[in-house]
Amino acid sequence: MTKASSRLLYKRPAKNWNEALPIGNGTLGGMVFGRVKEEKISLNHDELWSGYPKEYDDSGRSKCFKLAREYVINGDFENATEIIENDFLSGVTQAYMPLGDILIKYNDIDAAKNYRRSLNLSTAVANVEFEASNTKYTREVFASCPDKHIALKLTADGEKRLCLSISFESQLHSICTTDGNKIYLSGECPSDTQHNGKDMPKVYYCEDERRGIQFLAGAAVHTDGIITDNLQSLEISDATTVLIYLTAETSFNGYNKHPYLQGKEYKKPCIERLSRFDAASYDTIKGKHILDYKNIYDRVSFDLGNGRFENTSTEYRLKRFQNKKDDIELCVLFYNFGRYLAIASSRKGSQPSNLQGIWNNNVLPPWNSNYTININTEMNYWPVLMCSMPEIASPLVEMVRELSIAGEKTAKDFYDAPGFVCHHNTDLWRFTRPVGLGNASWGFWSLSSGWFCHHLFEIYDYSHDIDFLKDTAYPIMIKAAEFYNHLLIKDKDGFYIFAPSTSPENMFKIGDKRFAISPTSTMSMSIIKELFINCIKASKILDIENEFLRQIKEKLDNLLPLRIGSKNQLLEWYDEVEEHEVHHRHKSHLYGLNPANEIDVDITPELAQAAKKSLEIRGDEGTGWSLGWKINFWARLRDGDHALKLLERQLRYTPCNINRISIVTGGGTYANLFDAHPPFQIDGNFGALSGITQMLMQSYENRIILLPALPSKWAQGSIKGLTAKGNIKVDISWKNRRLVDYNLSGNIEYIIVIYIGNVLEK
Ligand code: FUC
Repeated sequence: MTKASSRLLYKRPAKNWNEALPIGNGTLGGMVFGRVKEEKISLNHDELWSGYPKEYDDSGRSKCFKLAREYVINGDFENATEIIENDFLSGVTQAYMPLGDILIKYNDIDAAKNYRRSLNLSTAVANVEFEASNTKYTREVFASCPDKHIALKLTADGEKRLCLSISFESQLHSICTTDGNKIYLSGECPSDTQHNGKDMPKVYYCEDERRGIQFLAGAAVHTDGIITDNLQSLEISDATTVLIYLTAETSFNGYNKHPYLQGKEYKKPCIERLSRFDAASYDTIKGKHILDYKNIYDRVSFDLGNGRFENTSTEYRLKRFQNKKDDIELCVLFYNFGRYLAIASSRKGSQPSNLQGIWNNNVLPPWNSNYTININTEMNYWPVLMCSMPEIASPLVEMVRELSIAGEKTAKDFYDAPGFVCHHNTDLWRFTRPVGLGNASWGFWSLSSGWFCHHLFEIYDYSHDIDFLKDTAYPIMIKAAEFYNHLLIKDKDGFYIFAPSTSPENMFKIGDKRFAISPTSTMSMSIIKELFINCIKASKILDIENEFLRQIKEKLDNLLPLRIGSKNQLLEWYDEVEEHEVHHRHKSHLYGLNPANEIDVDITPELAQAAKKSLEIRGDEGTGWSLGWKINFWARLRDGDHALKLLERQLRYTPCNINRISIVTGGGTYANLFDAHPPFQIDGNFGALSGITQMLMQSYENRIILLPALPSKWAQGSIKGLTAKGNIKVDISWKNRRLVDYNLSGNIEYIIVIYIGNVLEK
């Protein structure tokens, strides 16, 4: 692997947060600015959210649902919408909070030269180096998962010695204290983030039992210089080396426990952990960190290039790429950065990665930096299995397990149904209610519980881990299926439909009116169909037979099928209606093409053709994640050049000052390679990672497809260490756009078909 594909490199410091370089261990995150005179690392801890668990009285809401269903079946969309928007939707999620910044002020540095700032994706270590006053200054930063610390090493070599001060700053209610060589930031999260859908959201602090999550962050300093305790900061002088170990703990004690009244002990573990290391520990911590990281990262290697741009800054490469697309290694760098971000933002025991992974510097972040689960959170986890990082999915599995408990009451209260349900977004408190800011097009969508089960079954499908299927996936899948099974009704033609339904965030027109609520939607039906099929498959594997399974089998045979419209496109709603936004960023009706595989080029070619038509009608524009999704679609349609076109579009340089919510600007990539919705949203990084992987390899039950969508520009290359379903490791290399070698290892007996591109091999 060349440095051009495994290192982010810059020749100037970050001017703002969107140019800083992310580090993370799943729980602790940092954005390294690399500023010369005052280094700043913006910090996050994945358990810092506003709010606390709440009880809601939602009795009576299911009557509204039933009434709305009646209206919609009788074609009265207006009354259906009114009742859903006014009496059914309710509540909002809480927001993910920034921890604060650690500031390291260098007291006597002149203008710097030979400046470099980099993030090495092979080791997950960030570096800053420059020269000033005949002295070479270096900084090294990484976030260790095994030791739960962010570690920094600062050095000066030359005429000058290090003379600096270390302090914390935070936007949260907090105080800063010192104790010898340690500095602490102790604070709390707001009690509430309130939105009313009209005014700017606000955060509130309460002093009583509504107090929010408490936290303590601390940094311990070890140096060969002198440390002076300045009460609010630590002053270091006359040093050649300064080591800083930084960690944080919170009172968060689980989604259903009050973080203040029933909070977990957090101060002691933080203080104890800080005392664990001394100056001599640095190399050991670093060594352990690199080993731990490489153990996951090194499983895959992707090569397309020759290292031509090895010493060129990433920002320059990105800008250059707008006109000259010959730097194909930038695609590999973006790919590897996606894998890096997955490892840095989601590890066993951490929270799943949210809209911004774990990196957020706003008390009022866009969309609360929550878990938006009508595409975004799911997309974060699309690549992890195929890229051989199954352990990265474990926080998602844990969240789904918790939602399956929290969502029981919501199923009962809102739908009078068994099982569990969650809607279009959630948070640390596993909020499952339909969000109530007035608009049914996104708030009224109860399919995320079904979509999450896709991930659970995929984990089995990739690993063939029967214990996981039996103990974790299957019980949750059945519980999700119980909800939908209970609510399916027969339409006028005798098909079962899930009514009423929306197609996330899009709307249709009838006359001059816009509606979101339809008798059903294609996505609802595809998710339910896939869930029922997977429940039945799982029950066969586990040798289970019962009345419930018989019921869903009967329903499965009579579910409303996918339908093709007058433009040969796949229909999005129950009726062929005019779309309000033809180029809408969501493409929910193509769920069956990706991530599911109800629509398959080999098996259902006419549906694949209709999906292609729908995609063409939607066009090639979109927000960051929307482009990411399209790469996956075109890969599944086996059109590599079109997939690459979307990837190139996603690599459109987005200036860092464009970080307001924009649906109009179109997606792109910031200088630090973070996906720009805009604003920054990490899902686009992961969507592209999954899309690129699927351009090179796809697997379905007993089929493996090698190089299904190889673009003409990627004439030669190799990808090694991918995982296909059934826990099969896949290595592929090609030249002149032709496969020259491949290797499948693992349990390969059950594969019956291998395709190479579109050619059947065996
Ligand atoms: C969905 C999308 C938006 C954005 C938000 C976080 O609502 O439609 O584009 O990504 O999630």
